[in-house]
This record gives sequence, C-alpha cells and structure tokens, in this order.
Amino acid sequence: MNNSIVVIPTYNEVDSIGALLDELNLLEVDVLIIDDGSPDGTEQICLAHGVEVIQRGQKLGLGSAYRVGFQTALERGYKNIIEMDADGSHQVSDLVKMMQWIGSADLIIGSRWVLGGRIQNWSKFREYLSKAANRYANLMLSLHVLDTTAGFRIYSAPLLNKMQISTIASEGYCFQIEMTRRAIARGGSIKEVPITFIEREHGVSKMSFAIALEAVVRITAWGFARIIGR
Ligand SMILES: Nc1nc2c(ncn2[C@@H]2O[C@H](COP(=O)(O)OP(=O)(O)O)[C@@H](O)[C@H]2O)c(=O)[nH]1
Ligand SMILES: [Mg+2]
Repeated sequence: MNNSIVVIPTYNEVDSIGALLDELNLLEVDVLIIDDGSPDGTEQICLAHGVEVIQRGQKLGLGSAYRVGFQTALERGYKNIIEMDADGSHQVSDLVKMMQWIGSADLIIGSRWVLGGRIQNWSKFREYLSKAANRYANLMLSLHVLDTTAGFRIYSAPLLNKMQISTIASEGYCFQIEMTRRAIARGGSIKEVPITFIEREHGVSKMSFAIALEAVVRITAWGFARIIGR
C-alpha cells in the first residue's frame, strides 16, 4: 500500500480512463475508481488495468461518489487522499507538482485561477461563468481561495477526518465549494498550485443549469447565515 490514493469518480469515461491509469501507474499512488454503472465499459478497462472499482450500479451523482471514495480511503489508513477527474482535464504532470506540497498544507488545490494557472478549450463564456462563481463564493463566504470549484485536490487524512464528509450535502460543483468551506472551518491550511486544465475533447460534460443553480442557492444561503450569525 502507498501513502497516497487517487479517488476517481467515473461515468462513461471509456475514451480517457485507460491512458490516465497508465500514467498514474508510474507514480507511487494507489487508485480507487467509483463507477456508477457506466454503460460504455469503463469498469472493464479499470479492472483490466488491475485497478479497484467500487461499482454502485446506477448514477448516484458526483458528490456521493466522492463521499464513498473518501470514506473508504480514510478507513484504509491512507495519509493523502487525491481527488481527480477521469475525463483528461486533469494532468498527471500537474499532480506530480501538487504532490511536492504534501506536508506543507492540509489541502492542496490544483488551481486554474492562481498566477500561472491555465485553461484550454474553454469558451470566453465558460471562463466568465467559472470566474463569476468563484467571485460570488468569495464575496459571500470570505474563503480567500481563487479556485473554489476545482475538483483536482489533495487532502491530508487528518484534515479530511475532521471534515465529517458524511454531512456534506452538495452534489454538483457546489460540492467542491462546500468542501473548501468546511476545510477552512476546521482550521485546514490551503495551498493553490497552478495547473493547466484541459477541457474534455471526448464525452460530454455534466455541467447543467440545475448544477449551477444548486451552487447559487447554497452559496447565497450560507452567505446570509454567516452575515446574520456574526
Ligand atoms: N461515479 C460518478 N462519476 C461521475 C458522475 N458524474 C460525473 N462523474 C465523473 O466525475 C468527473 C467529473 O465530471 P465531468 O463530467 O468531467 O464534470 P465537468 O467536466 O466539470 O463538467 C469525471 O471523471 C466524470 O466521469 C456520477 O454521477 N457518478
Ligand atoms: Mg470535466
């Protein structure tokens, strides 16, 4: 067993998962896939690579996939729990840079919006949307994190244990914001490391109006609760 485990939720990632697992195989990390019954054969590719799959059988959402994966990683005693997407948008070369910060911060975020961060294949509108979401979250919640919606992260086990993730309610992008908020509330230190984010060329993104709306509603509610509570 390695000290670090990469938790990867998958839904129909047959075009990109094999190459990702080949690259991760070169690092000192274990890998855990949380698949939600992908009809395209994603699970078979993972198993053929000798990688463990928690198969949930039906599409139960990204937030709950992470909760299951993180809980499993903690129970097994991993020291560093890595969160990464399977669609090719997160680069293993960036993970190597992020891992150099292990021990210096409790939460390491692969950040698109910190100096040196880059995005490929995004429209100006998509870029604007992400920036606006981050500005709003920071305004309402005073997080002082430039990329609060990033899904490329390394959590230290002590911090993740303190975060009581079974009580994290969000499902979409908002899951990342809620996790950031909880990490700060539990005294976690955060380091944002610049990455190059490459939007998927295969498959389809799960970004939707409902997911954006969840974020706006929850951020607004948390923000007002915070203002009233002080
Ligand atoms: N297990 C599971 N994985 C999911 C689900 N939705 C998305 N994913 C995976 O989560 C990661 C991020 O999703 P993606 O579609 O790339 O999100 P986006 O690019 O931010 O719109 C990818 O590896 C997806 O395959 C889900 O409902 N269940
Ligand atoms: Mg993606």
